[in-house]
Amino acid sequence: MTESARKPAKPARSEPQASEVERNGGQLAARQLKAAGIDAVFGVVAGPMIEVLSGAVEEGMTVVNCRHEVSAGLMASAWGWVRRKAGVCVVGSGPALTNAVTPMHVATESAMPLVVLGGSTYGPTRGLGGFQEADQRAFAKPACKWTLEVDSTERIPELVHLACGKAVSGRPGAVYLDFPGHWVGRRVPADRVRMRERLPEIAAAHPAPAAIDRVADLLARARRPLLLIGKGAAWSGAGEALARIADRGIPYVTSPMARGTIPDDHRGFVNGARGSALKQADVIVMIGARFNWIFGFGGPGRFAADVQLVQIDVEPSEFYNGADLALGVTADARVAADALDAALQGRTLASADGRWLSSLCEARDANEAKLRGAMESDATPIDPHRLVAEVRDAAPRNAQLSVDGETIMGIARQIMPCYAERSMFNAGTTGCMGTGVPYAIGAKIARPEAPSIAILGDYAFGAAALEVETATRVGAPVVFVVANNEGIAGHMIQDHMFPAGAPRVAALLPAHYEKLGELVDAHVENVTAPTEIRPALDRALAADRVAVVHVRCDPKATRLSGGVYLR
Ligand SMILES: Cc1ncc(C[n+]2csc(CCOP(=O)(O)OP(=O)(O)O)c2C)c(N)n1
Ligand SMILES: [Mg+2]
Repeated sequence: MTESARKPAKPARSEPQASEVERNGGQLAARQLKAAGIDAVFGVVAGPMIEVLSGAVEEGMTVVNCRHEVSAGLMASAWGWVRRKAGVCVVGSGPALTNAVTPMHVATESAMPLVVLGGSTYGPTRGLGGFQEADQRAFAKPACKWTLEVDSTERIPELVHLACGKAVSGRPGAVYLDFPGHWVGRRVPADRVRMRERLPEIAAAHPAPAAIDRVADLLARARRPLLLIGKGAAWSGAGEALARIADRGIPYVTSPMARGTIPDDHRGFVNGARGSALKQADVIVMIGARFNWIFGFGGPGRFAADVQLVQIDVEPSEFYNGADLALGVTADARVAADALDAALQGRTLASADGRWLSSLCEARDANEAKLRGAMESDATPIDPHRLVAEVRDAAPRNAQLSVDGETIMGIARQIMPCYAERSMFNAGTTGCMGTGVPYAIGAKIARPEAPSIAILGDYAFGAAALEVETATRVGAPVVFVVANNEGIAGHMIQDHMFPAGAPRVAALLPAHYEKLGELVDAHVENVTAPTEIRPALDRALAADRVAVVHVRCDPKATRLSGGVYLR
């Protein structure tokens, strides 16, 4: 007899009427996030926001409880960047929120979409030294595009809707919504609440046709044209249109996180000859990037004196910068790239003889050749160039890559190619060390079908190493490759900038980082010889669970020849 057959039949109960259903503020926030198409939230379990995380579980979302708010915010922004939606991070009050300021700052500067929902002190205790009381909006404000305080339980869906929209619109960045505790736990009848089920359909900002004609004219007449491609192009999905422009023989340089917007094996990709390309170009069209420190502020020194600079950006205030622009064009990068491609049709390029592109390709290949010895080195301890070359050969084409550290990040940028849009993560505009582990996990959760490989210095791994537990718990099988050169830039800072015989400061102990994988029965590898690298990587990539590949590297090895970027 079945269980149901044994029980007396219950009288049929009608579904509760909407007016009888009550929801707390946390459930309302979660329901609204779900309505916005968000299926994962990141955070640290803490009052008064536990109801939000619990509500997210009820809604069937993936809830990623991290080991620190910095990691949670960075993971959420990586998730949002990959998915082109708001990455959501839920944190508690006081220090939990101050811990989240760094990811908000990093997201805003790096133009990655992040919504932080932060709980705050219960109203009746405010001003009296309430638990974890702090002026949270004041902490958040300089790091954010927009902040607001929830002013009733009923309006939570509306304000969450606004927050998610503001994070992704225009130039993406961080927003902060403050949740006083008394609004979160309060239950209200569902029919008194307006959910925002519909997302507006938004037509992207189109460039003025006359402006695109001028850009096409400039590019067509240029003897040495160059495109500079940034994260804005990756965000808007401009890759295919930009590839069609580059197919005409126009070379391009990308910012570090825009790698892969056009697959790196395109002939026009000349990051490997970046210095020459910037210095010699006579017309430069920047698209979705900024003339900040990454591009030499657009000022004299890095560029030819008579270069004509065009900048295309969704945010016109970006046109006031260190560069003397010939033209600023306000537009979505994808729409602008499409329009530029169309405007170039039928125009003959003065650079069509291919001499300019060939000269940059030669410079790039010569730079690449300079690294070959280090990439093929059989030395022990392992040369980090050899390590990264082995990762390059082992990684599948759709791999998502996250690199962090000093020496190892520079080397990985030179050697590691990227073939997919929004798949290359690194310290970004703020140069924020500590992003490597959380970005790799956020990317894996956002795009589970693509492998996620993190190449990290020993210090950078240590900054968030306990997130291996998080990754294992939530089923995000990232491969962490730890290049252990015993310190911050190995021993180089210790040896050259501290007094002889000083105790280890920048240099660290020769720790066994693979043991951090053993904590959660991850797949672990401990590599000491160059020939062991590839088999260890292959096993880790095939393991289908979190893997920590610990590689002993030469503490004295440095990055060779500054600004060299390989294909
Ligand atoms: C938030 C932040 N703190 C500190 C730094 C300075 N910093 C840059 S890289 C780095 C660590 C480098 O060491 P490691 O990760 O071992 O990589 P390696 O250079 O040895 O390859 C530090 C502390 C930074 N850029 N950002
Ligand atoms: Mg190191």
